[in-house]
Amino acid sequence: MRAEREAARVERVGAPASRESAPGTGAGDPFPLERVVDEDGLVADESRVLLAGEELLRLHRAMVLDRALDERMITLQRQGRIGFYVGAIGEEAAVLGAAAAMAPTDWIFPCYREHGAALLRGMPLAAFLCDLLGNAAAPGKGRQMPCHEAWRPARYASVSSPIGTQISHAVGAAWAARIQGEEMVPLVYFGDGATSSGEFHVGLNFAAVRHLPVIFACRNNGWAISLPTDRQTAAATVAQKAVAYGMLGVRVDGNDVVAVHAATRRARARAAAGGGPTLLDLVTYRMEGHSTSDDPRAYRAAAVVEPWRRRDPIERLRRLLLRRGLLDDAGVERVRAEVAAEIQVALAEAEARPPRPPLESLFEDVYAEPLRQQREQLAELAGAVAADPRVADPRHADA
Ligand SMILES: Cc1ncc(C[n+]2csc(CCOP(=O)(O)OP(=O)(O)O)c2C)c(N)n1
Ligand SMILES: [Mg+2]
Repeated sequence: MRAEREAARVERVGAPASRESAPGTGAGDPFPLERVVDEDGLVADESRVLLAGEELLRLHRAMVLDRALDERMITLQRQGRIGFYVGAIGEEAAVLGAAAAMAPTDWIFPCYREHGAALLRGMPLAAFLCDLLGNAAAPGKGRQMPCHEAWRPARYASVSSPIGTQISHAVGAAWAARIQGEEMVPLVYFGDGATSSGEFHVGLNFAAVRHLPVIFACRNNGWAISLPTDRQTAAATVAQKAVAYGMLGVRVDGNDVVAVHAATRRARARAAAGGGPTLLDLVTYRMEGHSTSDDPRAYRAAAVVEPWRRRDPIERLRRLLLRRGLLDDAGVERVRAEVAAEIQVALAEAEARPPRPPLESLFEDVYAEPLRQQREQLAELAGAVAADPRVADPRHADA
C-alpha cells in the first residue's frame, strides 16, 4: 500500500531530490550543494576556508559541548531529573556554523534546537540549566516549557514552540532596525517542516518585498517529527523556494561547519550591504528522536540513519583539525573531558538551587503594580501552600 502510494506520488511530482548530491553534480543544477570539507576532512579548494585555526578550534569545542550537553540532558530526562529535552545531535554544524558567522550585535531567533548557539554567544551554561529545571535561579522564572531559553544580553530571542512564528519575529526585527538606522542582520533558524507554515510564506515574502537584511537558515534535517521532508514539500530543494519570493537561495552541506559558516558570512555581508535577504538550505540530518517525547523507531528504520553516521559533522571537523595538526588525539580527548567537566560543574550548581522560583513571581512582570485580584489570588495561593506545601513542590505535580 505504502509502495503504491509512493509510486503514485513520484508520478505526480517526480522523484525527490537526493539529500546527498555532491557539489556540482547534475550540470546546470541551479542549487548545487556547497561543500568545503569532505567527509574525510579533505579540502579541495583552500581559498574557501575562511576560518583561522583558532576559530576552527573554538567551533570544534562548541560543537563537542553541544553534543555532550544533548547526551547528558537526554540521560537526565530518562532519570526523571528534567521533564523534557530537544537537542541537535547531528545538526551541530548547521547550528554553530551559522551562529559563528554573525556579528555580536545581530539578533538570533532560534527554533528549539539551537542551545549551542546560545552558549556560543555567552549564555552561561548554569543559567541554561536553571532554565531547563525551572528553578529559583531560572532566568525565565520557570514560565516557559523546559528547553525554551532566551538570553537577552547576547541578543538571543526566546525559543519559539509554535512552528515558524520566529520567522516573522526576525523579519519584524530587521524592519525595526532599519527604521532605527541600526546595522543589525537577524539570523532565524527553522526546520524543513516550517517551510510548510504560513509564517514562512509571510516572512519571506515580506522580507523580499522590503529588501530586508534577514538570514533565513533552514536546518533541513530530513524530518518534521515523523514526516520525511519529501512528504512535506513537492519541491526538489528548500533553496529553490527562494526564487519565487525573489531572494537568493543557497544549498549548503549542513554537516560541513566550514561551508555553513562561509555561506552565512556571505549572506550576512550581502544583507548588511543592502543586498537583501537570503534563504540558506542547510542539508543535514536529525540523528535522534524529535525530542525526548519521541521514539523514532516507530516510523524510521535504523538502516535509513546509518549512512549519516559517516557524515557526522563533529567527526568531519575533527578529521580536518587532525590533518592540519591543529589537534591531536590527546587534544580531542582533552576537549571531551573539559566539556564533560564543565557540564558537571554547571549541573551541580543548577541542581543546588531551590527547585522553584518564589510564588510571588507568578504575579510579576505583567502590571507595574499588582491588581487587587492578583493580590487576592496570591493570598489564596499562599494559604493553600501553608495548608499543604506539596502544592508548590514541582516534584509533586499531582498533589
Ligand atoms: C504551529 C504548530 N504546529 C504543529 C506543532 C507541533 N510540532 C512541533 S515540532 C514539529 C515538527 C517541526 O519540524 P521541522 O520544522 O522540520 O523542525 P525540526 O523539529 O525537524 O527541527 C511539529 C509539527 C507546533 N509546535 N506548532
Ligand atoms: Mg526537520
